[in-house]
Amino acid sequence: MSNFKRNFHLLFERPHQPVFIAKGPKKTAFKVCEEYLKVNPRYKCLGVSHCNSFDKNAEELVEVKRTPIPSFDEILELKRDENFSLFIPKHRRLAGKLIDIFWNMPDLDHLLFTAMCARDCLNPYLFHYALTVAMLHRPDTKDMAVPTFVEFFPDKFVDAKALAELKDQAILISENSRKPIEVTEEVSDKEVEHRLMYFREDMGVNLHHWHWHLVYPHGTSDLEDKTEAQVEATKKIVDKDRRGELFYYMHQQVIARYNYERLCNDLKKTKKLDWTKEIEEAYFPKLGTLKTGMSYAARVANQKFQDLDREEDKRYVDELKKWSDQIYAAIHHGSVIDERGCLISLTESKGIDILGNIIESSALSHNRTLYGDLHNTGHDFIGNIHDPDNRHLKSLGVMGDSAMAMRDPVFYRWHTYIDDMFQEYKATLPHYSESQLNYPGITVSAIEVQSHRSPNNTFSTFWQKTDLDLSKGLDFDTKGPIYWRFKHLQHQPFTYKITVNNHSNSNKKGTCRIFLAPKYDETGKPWSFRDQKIMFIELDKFTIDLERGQKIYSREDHESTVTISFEKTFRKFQEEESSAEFNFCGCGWPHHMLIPKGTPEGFASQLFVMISNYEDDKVAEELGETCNDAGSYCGIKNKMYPDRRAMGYPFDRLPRNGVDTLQEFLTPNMRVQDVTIKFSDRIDIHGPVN
Ligand code: CUO
Repeated sequence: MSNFKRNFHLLFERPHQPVFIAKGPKKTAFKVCEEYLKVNPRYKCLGVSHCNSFDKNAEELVEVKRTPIPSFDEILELKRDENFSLFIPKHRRLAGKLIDIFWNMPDLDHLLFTAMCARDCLNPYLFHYALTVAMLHRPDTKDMAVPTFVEFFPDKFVDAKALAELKDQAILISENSRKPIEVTEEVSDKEVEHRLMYFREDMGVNLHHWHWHLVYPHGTSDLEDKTEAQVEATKKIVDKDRRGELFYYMHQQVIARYNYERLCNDLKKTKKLDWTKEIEEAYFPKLGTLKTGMSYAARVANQKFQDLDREEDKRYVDELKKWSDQIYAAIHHGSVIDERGCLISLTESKGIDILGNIIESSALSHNRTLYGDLHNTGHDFIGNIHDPDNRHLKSLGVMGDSAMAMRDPVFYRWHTYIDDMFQEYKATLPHYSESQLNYPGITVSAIEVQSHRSPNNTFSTFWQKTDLDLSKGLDFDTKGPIYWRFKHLQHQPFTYKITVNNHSNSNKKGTCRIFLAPKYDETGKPWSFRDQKIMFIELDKFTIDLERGQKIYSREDHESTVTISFEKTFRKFQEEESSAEFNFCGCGWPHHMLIPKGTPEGFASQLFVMISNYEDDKVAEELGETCNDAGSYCGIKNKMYPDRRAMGYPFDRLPRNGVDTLQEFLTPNMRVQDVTIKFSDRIDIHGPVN
């Protein structure tokens, strides 16, 4: 790895310690200078030479080429010890300014020196976010790996007790005597929502969500304030192929997966949030804190949305109503009105993308004046619901931060409210006809799941414990790894065996789409198709060459195009890594959560396989080799979305007339197999992952 890359990486490490304290395996400190001290006055009294000899453990002093640096004055408005939330417009604006600064640096020397100077004076979360987004998108850094979040900010993922023990171990126990820290949290069964903690608080799930929002930022600062060149630059960062539609689809799948898990745990589907009423669910984050001493706010039961009157953030509940009325009016009218007053039609192919950007809202929204900032504002209301006028000076709850929002049960209720808008729109679209679903000449004649050490057509799940080294985020010179042992769901490896009959005259190409849904609804009755279609979770989607005649095709679970491997979710940044890959590969549903938990008796489910005509699915450009292992939920870096069909096809629309059940929906190129998901309450030890 070049020194440049390594130096960028070191700027992320131990975010609460200044750059002149040694970091990395080579004990590298950065040499500071007058420009650095000018923007970091708290170290001024040390002076340049003292700073540069301050850390006696430093074995290497890096001198970064000095370049002019811009003013950070405005960005300093967010203090170092405050929380940072992209759902707060002011924070979003500050992040936009900093991304612009990093984005506009003429070369890597300017970027590195500016980042080095900015790092210790700015809010560390804001700095991390802005530098990461800039590095992901600048042409000269987009091939550099950006480090995963959990290593540097474990306080967003690790509970307070474990974090306290990790800190103790760092200070008191020598490297050779350490054991993985394991804290068994006591959970009361008085609260039924605790049954879903393994899903909501799964670190891989939350890392996926954080990473998704990093590769699909909803915008830098507001476009109205910007010059034409700045607008262009913003669009480069935000305007990705079908990003509004992907916002809809990725979150729709999250809700479907959550509801699946709820049914496995004998709970009903999550209810759409009626934000005019009290929120029954409480949430207590119990996360630890690092240097800032700032903990994340809890929410007691039965809180209600109230106007926010916080210094940096004033919001009015009435606005939500106004915006949502306008959005529903647009859906029913089939068009939106842009800022100039022109109508833009919500066409069959583009409508969902337009709505996604409006509802989220991203900088690509056609009219933020009329349709507002609905989804982001909901996060903000909930994130500050404990102290709406800031009288207790208590900062955010987890809903204000995309790295943690999925921990809270209300996340799924809020997103069900958002998803209902998308479903309302989807209900206005023409239903797929049989010919839009069928692939003449192709019949799927059998499906089988062969799972390791399990009967046929059974997915097997169990607990696993894995050790993760968190030493880089602890802000101590820890000498060697400090492992946190955490528990998560896992499944036995499995293979799909799909028998396809190509009875046409030639070899064909198809797209194999694999989905899974609970067989029965929450009352134990078979689903109507209308209700079951939004319960299907995507397991895999891949291109398949179909030889003439009948053949059995095999596909392994780890090849899934919705997940990334366990190692990619958690692995630490490798010094030798070259990877363009890591950035987008960091986005992807965690593979250990591919299959829902199931039940000890076996949870009845339906596996759906469809082979559609590749000619109707393929996109106009080669997908290439750039990290495409989780394309379904994350897209592919700098490429078109890897499937021309609507996301979620064929379950994204109401069924054709006369179809009430899944069986009635099927055309010959589709098949359904009853399967069960059997959970075994045992724990395997996986060992260190990074
Ligand atoms: Cu991903 Cu609401 O968008 O959290």
